[in-house]
Amino acid sequence: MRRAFTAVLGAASLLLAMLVAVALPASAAPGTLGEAAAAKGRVFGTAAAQGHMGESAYATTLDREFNQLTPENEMKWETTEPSRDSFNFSAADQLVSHAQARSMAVRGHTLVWHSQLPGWVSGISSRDDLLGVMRNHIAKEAGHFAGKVDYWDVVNEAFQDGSGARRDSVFQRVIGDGYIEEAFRAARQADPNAKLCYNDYNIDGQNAKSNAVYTMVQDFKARGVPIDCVGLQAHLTLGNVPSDMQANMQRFAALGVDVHITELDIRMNTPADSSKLATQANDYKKVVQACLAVPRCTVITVWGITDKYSWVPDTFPGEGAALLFDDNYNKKPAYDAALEALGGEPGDPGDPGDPGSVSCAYTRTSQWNNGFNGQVTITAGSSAISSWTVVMTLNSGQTISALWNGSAGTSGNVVTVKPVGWNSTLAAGTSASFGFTASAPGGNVSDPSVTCGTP
Ligand code: G2I
Repeated sequence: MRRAFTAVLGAASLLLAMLVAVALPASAAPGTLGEAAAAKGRVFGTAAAQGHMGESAYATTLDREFNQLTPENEMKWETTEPSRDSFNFSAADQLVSHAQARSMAVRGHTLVWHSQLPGWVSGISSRDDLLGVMRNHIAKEAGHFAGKVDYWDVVNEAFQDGSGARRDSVFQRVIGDGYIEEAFRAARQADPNAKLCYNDYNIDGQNAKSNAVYTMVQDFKARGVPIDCVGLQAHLTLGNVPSDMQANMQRFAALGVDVHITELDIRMNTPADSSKLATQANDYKKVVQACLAVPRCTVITVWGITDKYSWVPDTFPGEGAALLFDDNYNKKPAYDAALEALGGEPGDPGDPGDPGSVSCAYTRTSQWNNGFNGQVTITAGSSAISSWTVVMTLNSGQTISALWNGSAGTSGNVVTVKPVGWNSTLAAGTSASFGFTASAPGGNVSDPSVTCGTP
């Protein structure tokens, strides 16, 4: 009796859900990264450079999509204190007022870093002198922005890749290990309300470097050194989101600090093509999902608005296309994937530069001892699309033995599927499907991860 009642209720609520889904306008789901993140209690930010704010597409995209801003270079030591005790905050002030006028959160970046450090600091050799200079820099800069900066990257990139040893910097050499905690104490004093973070790259998964940061944070917590958050920069390469990123964030959170993804970008060899862009979309989705799975992962910030101004091609010639908007401020498949992973709805008609969006759904239609059949249905969003790409990542041991109504290319365990011609164009809201047979010698029929994009 009870079971029948539940079933009826279930059907009734399903009907209700369908009615609601039909009744709500398409714009009911959040349509921008910032709105979608806010609905999940998160912040979605970007680095921005004052030098580009005069470009209207740059400022418009910033204002429309993001609710947190990190000055890309304007708060760095060489800019704010180019000579001893002489401070210049003008470029950073402009970015901060822009953010404040639009209720965006501000990330201060960064108080103590070995790079973009003026020569007069690198030349100091007395411990007392350098400690005094560092404390003064923090007091003046964090003091200047007190009440306006929500999070500070207090110390940046203090550990080495590989070994997890301390990086050789003037601070490390002259002050010693204690410089990091001294910096955090000075920052707390200068701005008691900002959240104070340690920020680094290649600490996104579990490795010797993130272990070293973990040990430091654990020690700081045990001794009452003020630290509130750890920033995982997440400068990633295509197809290489660490599989233990979520676990890594979770272990930091368990120490009692928030976790922020602070400089996210996912670079590829250029030029980009639709298959690389689809893989990138899947990568962004994985990062967003990992963050959403960890309650203390509260901030996701990408390192720039558009591929046009990304730092990547300057540092890694031949690589780029790492961000969510292309050189012309068009939304890339990664944008749709990030927005969708946040619970937003991509592809509102009329969105500037939107090539249309698709969603896709995977069903295992049958299975046997060492194989299975699967079907993927691709559905156009609220505008028509002229083509689609699906990227499936197979699980260990799985291979595709047949595929129909699609044309497939395989690279390792990643299968990229395109339309066969007649099922390429989809009117708004309509669907196409392809099917496949997979062999799974170990009997592992678990669902591949499936992501899709346009074209
Ligand atoms: O390198 C990527 C990031 C790694 N984590 C810390 C971040 O602060 C860092 O950002 C980058 C900026 O995106 C670049 O814009 O830091 C670079 C410097 O280490 C910045 O590059 C510098 C160039 O080297 C200079 O030639 C240029 O004048 O940007 C300056 C201002 O555009």
